[in-house]
Amino acid sequence: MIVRTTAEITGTDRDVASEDGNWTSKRIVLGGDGVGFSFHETTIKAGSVNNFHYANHIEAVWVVEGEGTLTDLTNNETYELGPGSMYLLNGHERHRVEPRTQMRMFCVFNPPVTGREVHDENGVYPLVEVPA
Ligand code: 9YT
Repeated sequence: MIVRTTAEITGTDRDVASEDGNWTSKRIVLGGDGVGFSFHETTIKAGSVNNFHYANHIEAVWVVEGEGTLTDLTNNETYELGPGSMYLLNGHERHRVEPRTQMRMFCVFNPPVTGREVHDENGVYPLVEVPA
């Protein structure tokens, strides 16, 4: 069994910030934990515009705080997000998240993020294999 707390993650290499300063993410469970998914708590700044594309991963996102808009960039459909909203990127959709107030969400990735990924110029995470 693994037990972790926010206090143990904050300020470590499991607590990452985006280059543009728009979001931070605490990687609670990573690929190295060997369970087939990763689990993150992401906080995104009010007023920011964030284009994401997880070409190699399925992601589920559960919003617990804040209000904003999600746009599916494959068809320009928009969705309102708030506490209790979930979106599942089961088709690797390019998407945009625009928080009106600071948003906090819990995210699950399959396959797991290892922690070494950086977004490339398209906002894509490469697929990084977890060493056996
Ligand atoms: C909202 C969202 O897509 N969060 C993804 C996780 C975050 N970008 C991270 O941990 O890298």
